[in-house]
Amino acid sequence: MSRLALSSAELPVFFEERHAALAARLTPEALAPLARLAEAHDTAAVARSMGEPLGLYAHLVPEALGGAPSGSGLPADATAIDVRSLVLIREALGQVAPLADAIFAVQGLGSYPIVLAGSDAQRRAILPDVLSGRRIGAFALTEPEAGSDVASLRTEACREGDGWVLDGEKVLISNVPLAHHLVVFARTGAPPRDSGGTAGERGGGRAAITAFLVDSGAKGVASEPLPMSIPHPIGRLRFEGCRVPDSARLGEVGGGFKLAMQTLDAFRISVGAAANGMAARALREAIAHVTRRRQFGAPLSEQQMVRAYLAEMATELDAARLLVARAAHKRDTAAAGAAARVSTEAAMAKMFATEAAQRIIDRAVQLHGGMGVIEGTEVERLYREIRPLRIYEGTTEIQKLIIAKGILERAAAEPPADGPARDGAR
Ligand code: COS
Repeated sequence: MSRLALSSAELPVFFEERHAALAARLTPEALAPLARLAEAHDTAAVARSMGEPLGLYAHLVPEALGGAPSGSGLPADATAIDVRSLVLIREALGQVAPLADAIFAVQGLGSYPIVLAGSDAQRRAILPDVLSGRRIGAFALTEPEAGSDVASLRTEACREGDGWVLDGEKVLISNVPLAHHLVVFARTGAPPRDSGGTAGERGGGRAAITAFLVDSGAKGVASEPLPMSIPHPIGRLRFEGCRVPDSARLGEVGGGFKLAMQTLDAFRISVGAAANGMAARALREAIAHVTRRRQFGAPLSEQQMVRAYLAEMATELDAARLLVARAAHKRDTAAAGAAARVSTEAAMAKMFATEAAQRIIDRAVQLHGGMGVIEGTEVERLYREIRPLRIYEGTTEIQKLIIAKGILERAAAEPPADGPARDGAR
């Protein structure tokens, strides 16, 4: 592979000079050692090396808190991270090492709530080691009975003396087998009643959720890995009488739901970028295959139906890149900084890019014929690797709800346009 397909080169209008400099470092040669570690499924070494020597985690933390220099163009907000840098990194990792991409993303989910809501002491204690890769984080939100419906989570944090006691279960938590710290979302108020209606309408709801920073080795925390269809560190967590001081609280009591949503808003955009990276790799593999393989006396690429597939794949990939770049650019340049709402654009980018990548990779498998389903071929691996992206950080169906809510709210807020005068109204 001579160079990776990165949006900063394809869509320069959305990017700045610092992004071109980052893209120049994201070469196949520079990422080859990481790709080899991922190939060997050495998750601990993959996780560590993205800190040092690669320096990728530096882009998960704002410059003001010790992260990568963000240059000009970002709002003067100490908590804003450069989402377009995350987009480039995840596009690159999606092409060379999807396992590394997933670990990188969760390192972000497990540290961005500390950037957004952590005290100075929490930030000082955690973020330098996050940057170097000596410390890996996880984002403990999902529960056996609370996936898409975050507001119905049941893990409890009860006030005891000057601290809190956590009890409950979390499941499908990525990075659990590697994690040193956990960002845990727990209920600090009334539990939701099973009385129907939306989660917010049921008692307690989202206003009773608070985030905590918990050491994965703390007394009262047990973890267990879960096997997945792809090599990916994921697991289950159980909290039993886990005592933490009040200083372990992340942000306000009751501020956990918004903190989770703000974190997801930034990272959902980058899920779309990872999908674009995987789709770009599949398209490249498909082109290489159809120009090499001969059937009926000519390369497959001479067949009109094969050409139609390639045309659809390339067009869908470019549309997905545009949506991801639009959302990341809007978020990075919003005057409100990290507090800016880009939920609608982020959801569009995540939904479209992950669904398009699934279709693109499926067509790449089809173009490979039987070889496309032989274990170990690149497109077969991508076919398994892409699937979770349509589910994690909010399913496609949840993204549709967010998009519809966003456009309806915008329509309601807009003053009615002056339409053509109707009969009788003159
Ligand atoms: N930034 C700041 N505030 C936000 C926000 C954001 N990005 N998103 C939502 N909020 C706020 C809203 O403004 C609203 O505040 P008020 O109560 O003060 O009005 C509150 O949070 C509730 O938002 P909303 O009304 O949109 O919530 P709903 O209950 O309608 O919908 C969904 C919530 C379903 C969208 C949410 O639960 C969700 O994203 N679920 C998927 C969870 C997920 O991604 N799980 C994967 C875990 S990580 S792998």
